[in-house]
This record gives sequence, structure tokens and C-alpha cells, in this order.
Amino acid sequence: RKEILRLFHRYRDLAPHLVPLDYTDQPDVRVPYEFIGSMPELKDNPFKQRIAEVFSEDGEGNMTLDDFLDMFSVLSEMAPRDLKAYYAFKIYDFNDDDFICKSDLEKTLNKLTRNELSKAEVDLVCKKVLNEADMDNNGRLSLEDFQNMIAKAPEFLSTFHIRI
Ligand SMILES: *[C@@H]1O[C@H](CO)[C@@H](O)[C@H](O)[C@H]1NC(C)=O
Ligand SMILES: [Ca+2]
Ligand SMILES: [Ca+2]
Repeated sequence: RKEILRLFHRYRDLAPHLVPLDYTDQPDVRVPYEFIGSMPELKDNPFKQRIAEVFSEDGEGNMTLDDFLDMFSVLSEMAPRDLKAYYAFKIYDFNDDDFICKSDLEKTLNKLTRNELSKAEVDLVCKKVLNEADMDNNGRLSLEDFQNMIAKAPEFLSTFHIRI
């Protein structure tokens, strides 16, 4: 409860002109993405926009208080690895088709490495990841394929540990 109250105040401080102190009537309030993405916990995260999109009900990163609480509970260091893996999968699935295909993987790698890999290197790593993780050989990763991959390469979750 103390934690929720603390997060509520973090949320409210992002946009005190929009967020009332009294939530008893469950006001229909959304803090725009520009405020969410500039929080210290997120501002340097290469996936910040995608993270906000995935956790926001409107899909554009504008967040209700519930969205915000969900996001921090999944990103917290205490969240179970399976839950983190589930959301990491959604975050890396840029086109929302429930698979991580080659283009999703390319985007993911470019963001994880902050564009430090050449096109050829990205291709090589994509191929390697697919070779090792695409268990049913359909050229893309299902959630199950992804979970197997995480078990071998947990660094794919590392950008989703955020201390709050
Ligand atoms: C998200 O917020 C921005 C800025 O306030 C607004 O322009 C946009 O329409 C909002 N998106 C949705 C889906 O409500
Ligand atoms: Ca996809
Ligand atoms: Ca597959």
C-alpha cells in the first residue's frame, strides 16, 4: 500500500495540473506519453516509447494510473522472470502480431545495441538467434520460442529491470 501511494505521487507529480489528488470517483485521467517518457527511470531506455505503448490502454503511451502501476510492477526488480519475459515479448513484437519475426528482431537488436552494429552484423545475429531459438522452424519466434531463448540469453531482459 505504501508503495502504491508512493507511485501515485510519482504519477501525479508528472502532471499535477491533470491528475486530481482525490481518486475516489475514478476520474478518467491519462498522463500524456511525453511526461511518462521523460521520467528518470525511462528517459535513457531505448525501448521507452514501446514500453509505454505496451502498458497503456490507449496503445499510444498515454497512461492511466492503473497503466502506470502495472508498468512499474512488471519493471520492478521483484517481478517474476516469467512475467518480465511475457512483457518483453510484447515489447519486442513491434508489429503486434504475436510473433517476433526477423524485422522485430532487427529493431530489437538495433535498439539494444544503440545502432552500433552494422547491417551485416545485425543480419548475422538475427540468423543466429533464429537458428538457436526457433524451435518449430517457421522463421519467427513464438512466446514459447522466446521463453526458451531467455533461458539461454537472459540479457534480453536486462533493459526491463528498473529500480524504482
Ligand atoms: C495521447 O496524448 C496525446 C498528447 O496529449 C494526444 O495528442 C493523443 O491523441 C493521445 N492519444 C490517444 C489515443 O488518446
Ligand atoms: Ca511481430
Ligand atoms: Ca517459431
